[in-house]
Amino acid sequence: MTLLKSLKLSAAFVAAIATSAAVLSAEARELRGWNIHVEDYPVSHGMEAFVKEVSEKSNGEITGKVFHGGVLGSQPDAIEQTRLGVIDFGVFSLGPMGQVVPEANVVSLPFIFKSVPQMYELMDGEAGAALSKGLEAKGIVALGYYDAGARSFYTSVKSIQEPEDLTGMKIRVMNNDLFVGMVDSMGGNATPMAFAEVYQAIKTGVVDGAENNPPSYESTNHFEVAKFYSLTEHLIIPECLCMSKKTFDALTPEQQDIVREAGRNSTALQRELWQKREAASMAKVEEGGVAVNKVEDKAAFQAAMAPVYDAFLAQNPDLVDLVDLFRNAQ
Ligand code: BDP
Repeated sequence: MTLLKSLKLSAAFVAAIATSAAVLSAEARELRGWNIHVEDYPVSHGMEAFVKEVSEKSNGEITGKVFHGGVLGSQPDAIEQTRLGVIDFGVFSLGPMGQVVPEANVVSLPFIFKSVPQMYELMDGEAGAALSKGLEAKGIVALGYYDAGARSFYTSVKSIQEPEDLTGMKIRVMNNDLFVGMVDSMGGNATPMAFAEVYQAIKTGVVDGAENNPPSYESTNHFEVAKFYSLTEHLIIPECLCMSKKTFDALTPEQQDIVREAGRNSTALQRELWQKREAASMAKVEEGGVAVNKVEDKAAFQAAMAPVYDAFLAQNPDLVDLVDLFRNAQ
């Protein structure tokens, strides 16, 4: 196809989307929701509750369907599609979101939060509002920040007790340059890869391991092929229940209020379900023969992250204040 032809086609495509968003308030339309997780997962239940509440409170004017299991595409693609309004809503990790929204990277800095309760507090306050503003500037409305616990390393080879244990290990990371720097600074070799490919990659030895929270480690069955789970808890990355700004702007003010309220309620529900699922997932992987180890010297991992912070702050001088807002919080 010639460049001119493809430009014309994509212009027509964008125009069609714009029209469909504009008529949203005039006639009922089923919103399409992207979700990477399996149906029985806290994120998935949170999204279903959101859709149900919005549909009930709008008297069926706004309905929605959640497509679970990543069938609408990979996370980076889905983020783009949501910005365009092709996908109406989704739950995105702020990890991959950082490639599009620079502010989101601040919560992908290793050890930026002191604990999950502190993450709730910050994300529900001024700091979270600053991130929401960054998202909105890129066409995404944040309706709430879900819990995704803390991420820790797992490998098929051995337990990780100190950063040096990662030396020479191939570790899968999410799609964001920050995570490549993180693993490299700990001595490992980072391999960015789509979530859906990790199980096979570990099984066939393409990578030695990955890192994730207990529910994802368990629900993907990664624990079957990587039996050493080391609780480094190096990343606490919240997830965003997000709506396309194109979709949101096409709603009436009353409908927008309903969507915002349902977003808050689904966030509260998801956080509650998350706590329970984390405990259940840990029990399941331990029953499945995983060797779980606490990491005594987390400070060593933290210290290894100094170059990651230095490089990030040097490359993003305009984000220094936001980083400080998070890292100086008590
Ligand atoms: C999970 C997140 C999901 C990510 C996945 C990953 O919920 O959004 O895609 O990790 O590692 O914890 O790719």
